[in-house]
Amino acid sequence: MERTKFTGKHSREKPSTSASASTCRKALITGITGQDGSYLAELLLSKGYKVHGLIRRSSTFNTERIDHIYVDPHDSEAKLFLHYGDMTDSGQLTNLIYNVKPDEIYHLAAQSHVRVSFDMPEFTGDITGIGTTRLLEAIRRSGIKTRFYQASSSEMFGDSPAPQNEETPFKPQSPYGAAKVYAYWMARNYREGYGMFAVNGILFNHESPRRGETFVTRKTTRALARIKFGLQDKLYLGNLEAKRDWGYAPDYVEAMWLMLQQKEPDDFVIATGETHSVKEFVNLAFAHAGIEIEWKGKSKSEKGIIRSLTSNLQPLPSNMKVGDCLIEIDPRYFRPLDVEFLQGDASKAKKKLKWEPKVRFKEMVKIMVDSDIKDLEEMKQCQDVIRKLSDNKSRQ
Ligand code: NAP
Ligand code: G4F
Repeated sequence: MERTKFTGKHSREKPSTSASASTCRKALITGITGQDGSYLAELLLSKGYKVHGLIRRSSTFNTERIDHIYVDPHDSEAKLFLHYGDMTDSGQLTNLIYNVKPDEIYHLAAQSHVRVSFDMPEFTGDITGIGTTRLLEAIRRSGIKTRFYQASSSEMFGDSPAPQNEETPFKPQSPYGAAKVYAYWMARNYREGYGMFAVNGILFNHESPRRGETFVTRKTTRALARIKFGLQDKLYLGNLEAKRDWGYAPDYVEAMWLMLQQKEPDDFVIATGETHSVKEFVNLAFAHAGIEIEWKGKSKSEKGIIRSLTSNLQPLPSNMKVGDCLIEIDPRYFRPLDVEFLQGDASKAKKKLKWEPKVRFKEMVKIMVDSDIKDLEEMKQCQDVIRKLSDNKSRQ
C-alpha cells in the first residue's frame, strides 16, 4: 500500500461553506451512534455529503440515534453507509479509510464517561487515547489525503483557572482527561510532523435529548419524567456543586464542520461562556415540570425536598406531596478527583469560524425535560391502546 507523501499543503485550498460546494463530498464518522455522531450525520447529509459511519458489533441494537436517517443501502437514494469496526482494530481502520477515501474524518468514538474512566483507566487510555493514534496512522498508511477532526474536551483543562481558552494549560483530573490530552497532542504532532489537516475541537459539555442516560443532565431529566409518571421515587446524584459550561449538541456539531472548512488547520474552543452548577440544572429542570425544590442538610446528607407543586405537572402522581424528598446524594457518584469549574472562552471560534451558540442554558434544559416527558407520555398512550385492545379481545 502506498504511503502518503504529505507536503504540508492541504487538499482543499479554499474554504467551502455552501451546501452546493459540499455536494458528493464523503465523510467518515467514528462514534456515529453516539449523541454527537447522530447530529453530525444529520448535518452532513443535509449538506449533500455521503456519510460513512463506523459502528461496533453489539448483541443488541445500538443504532437507535441514527435509525431515522438510515436507508437500505440497496436503495439508489442511500447516502448513509455503516461499517463494522472498533477503535482497537488498526487493520480494519486502515482498510476502511483506504476503501472509502473520505474527504473528511470526524473522530468522535471514545469511552466518553469520566466517572467510568476511573473504574477502567487502562481501557479508557486504549480507546480514547491510543484509538486516535490508530486512526491517524491508518490515514498516513492508507495514503489518503483527508481532513481530520479530533474530539478534544474541556475535561483536559481540569483545574486550570477559568475562563479556559486555546492557550490555557491542560491539567487533567481524570484518566479520561489524560487520554484526551494524549490524543490532542497526537493530532497536533501529525499536523506539524506530516502536514496533515488535523484539528482539535476543544468542546465544553454539550447536551440534548440524545445525551447518554448516565451523564448528569440526561440522568436528571429522565428521572424527573419517570418521577412524574410514578415510575421512580427518587433521583440519586453525586457532586451537586460542580459547575459546567453546558451548550446544546446540535450547535456544537456545526462548529466541528466549520473547523474542517477552514483554509488552515487550527484548534478551537467551543463553549457558551455561561457556567451553572449541577444543583442549578436540577432546580431548573424540576421547576419547568412544576416541582419547586428546596435543599436541606449538608454534604452527603443534603436532600432535595418538594417546596411547592404547580399545575405544570398535572396529572400528579396521586401520592406526591409538598415535603417529599425526591433527590438524595449517593457517594457512589463521587469521583476520586472532580473538575469543579469549567467556563469556556470561545472568542477565537466567534472571530474565525463566525460560530456562536444559538440555544442557551435555560432553553436547553426545557428542551430536554419536555422531550423525556413526551417520550413517556407516548409510551403510556401506547400502553393504554394495547390495554383497551386486549380488554376488547377478552370480551369477545
Ligand atoms: P457518546 O454519546 O458516548 O458516543 C461515543 C461513541 O463512541 C458511540 O458511538 C460509541 O459506540 C463509540 N465507541 C465507544 N467505544 C468505541 C470503540 N471501542 N470502537 C468504536 N466506537 C466506539 O459521546 P458524545 O457525547 O457523542 O461525544 C462524542 C465525542 O466527543 C467523544 O469522543 C467525547 O469524548 C467527546 N466530547 C464530548 C463532549 C460532550 O459534552 N458530549 C464534550 C467534549 C468532548 P456505541 O454506541 O456502540 O457505544
Ligand atoms: O455529566 P457528567 O458525567 O459530565 P462530565 O464529567 O463533565 O463529562 C462530560 O463532559 C466532558 C467535557 O468537559 C466530556 F469530555 C465528557 O466526554 C463528558 O461528555 O458530569 C458533570 C458533573 C461532574 O462534576 C459530576 O461529578 O456532574 C457531577 N455529577 C453529580 N452527580 C454527576 C452526578 N455526574 C454523573 N454522571 N452522574 C451523577 O449522578
